[in-house]
Amino acid sequence: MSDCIFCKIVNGEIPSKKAYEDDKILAFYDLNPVAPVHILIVPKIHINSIVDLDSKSIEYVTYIMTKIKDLAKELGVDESGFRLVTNVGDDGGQTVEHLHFHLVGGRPLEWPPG
Ligand code: IU
Repeated sequence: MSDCIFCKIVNGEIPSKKAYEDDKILAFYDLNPVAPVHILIVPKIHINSIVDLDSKSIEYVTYIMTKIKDLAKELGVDESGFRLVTNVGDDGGQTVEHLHFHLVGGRPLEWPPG
């Protein structure tokens, strides 16, 4: 989508600090980290949020899930633990309408979230 900021990050129009990239997904460091480790993992196609998946685009989510273990290891939080979050809509705190998963860790995280 032409006015989507994460599409612009995916296509390199807006620079990002990359944590991982392949032909399907990009993982980059969040500009406003809430913990010592905070990356965003996004599909390279535009999907608004987790509730907009269909039988084809869900393959991107499945694929992202297969990468989480290695990403966590790479970031040094595989043994300490971490949280994987996707926000949906206003009450969910979604501010960017391009499906993304926050991988957050590097400190003890509270529950429930605020
Ligand atoms: P949210 O779940 O939609 O609220 O998460 C959006 C995240 O994207 C948020 O943590 C921002 O700090 C982050 N972000 C970014 O890393 N780079 C950007 O250019 C923009 C938002 I806009």
